[in-house]
Amino acid sequence: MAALNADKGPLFKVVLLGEAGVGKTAIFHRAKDNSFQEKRKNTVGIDSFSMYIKVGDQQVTLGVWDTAGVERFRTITNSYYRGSHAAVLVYSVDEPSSLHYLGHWIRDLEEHAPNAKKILVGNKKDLKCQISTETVELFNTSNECTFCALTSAKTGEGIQDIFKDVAELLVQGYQENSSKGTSLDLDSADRRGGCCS
Ligand SMILES: Nc1nc2c(ncn2[C@@H]2O[C@H](COP(=O)(O)OP(=O)(O)O)[C@@H](O)[C@H]2O)c(=O)[nH]1
Ligand SMILES: [Mg+2]
Repeated sequence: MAALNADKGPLFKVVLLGEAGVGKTAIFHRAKDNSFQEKRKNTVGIDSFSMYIKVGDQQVTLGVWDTAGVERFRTITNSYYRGSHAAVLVYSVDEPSSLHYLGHWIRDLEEHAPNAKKILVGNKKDLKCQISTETVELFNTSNECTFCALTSAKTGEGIQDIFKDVAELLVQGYQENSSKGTSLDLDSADRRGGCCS
């Protein structure tokens, strides 16, 4: 259930997941203050910020969380996943193993936040893509991702769109359930797809 957040509307938790080096922190900072640093100093811990997005007439807040480096030690804590409404699953288009290893993070996510929506994001699209569209589409459908997208945190391409689309998706589930007077069931939101290349 999304927490109500005064005039900022419902608050949804969105976590970034994926192997070290795929660009999660770069996506986080691009979304937060439109910045990009080639070499950013590693901070260890968990970092989060609030993003205010309007979907139609509905104001919403996305609480966006970054692992800030702990995934290197495979020590993402349960509290990171817990209560997530959506997970942005990041791989790097120039590194096929980064897509493969997302399976590990998805299993953890499904254990701790089984209702979280899964958004598959291929980052570093400014580099040469080394993964076929078929491979991405197969991964996307077999892991029941709601939609997929390509981004470059370096150029900024696609970053704002992901969060706007995530907000729309979550609001849709939220509004449908408020009108039914039931608790939040995000599974009823539309599936999107077909954007893997
Ligand atoms: N070319 C390119 N490099 C990127 C992009 N996003 C991140 N990087 C670089 O990839 C490296 C790892 O990024 P980082 O955000 O620390 O990854 P994280 O470990 O997943 O948080 C850094 O050197 C970034 O500058 C991108 O979209 N394109
Ligand atoms: Mg990081």
